[in-house]
Amino acid sequence: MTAPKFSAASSAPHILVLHGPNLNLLGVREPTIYGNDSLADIDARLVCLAQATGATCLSFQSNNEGALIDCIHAAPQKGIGFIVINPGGLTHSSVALRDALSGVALPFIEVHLSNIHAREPFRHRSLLADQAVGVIAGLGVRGYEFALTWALEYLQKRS
Ligand code: CA2
Repeated sequence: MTAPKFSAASSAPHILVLHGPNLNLLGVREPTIYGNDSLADIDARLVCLAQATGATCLSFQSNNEGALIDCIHAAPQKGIGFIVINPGGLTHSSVALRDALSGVALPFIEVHLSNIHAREPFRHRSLLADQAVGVIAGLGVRGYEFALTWALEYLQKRS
């Protein structure tokens, strides 16, 4: 997936959806944990949901921590008002991702397909969660949709 390209010219709310490492494997492996939907399926649904309210939803997946951080750094200048992020395994380890999100000071919701609290102990801790507006875990793909819906309402109230 290439880095998202968008214009800040439009006044429509822009939401960035970030998918962390290995989430490109969705729908291909481990369907019992992560479901049958591919990342493209998820992104397509989110684009439709955003478009229905006149908003724009851009998605970016990377297996590279630095690429995710660069994308976060670029977000404010590109008119992004909110981030929905599934940081994947970086959730549990990345001070750098936490610092990037704090650095741009954009509101974000952390989403996990699986219930990280019902899994191995090392997945119970998130280095991002206390900085998030909210955290959704264990609701599968619907978790992204709930997060996006909340973000759209949040941005509409502030417009
Ligand atoms: O439940 C989630 O959404 C996670 O963020 C997924 C991460 C995991 O490290 C987190 O603890 C919880 C793993 C993403 C890997 O996704 C795969 C999908 C299909 C096959 C293999 C991996």
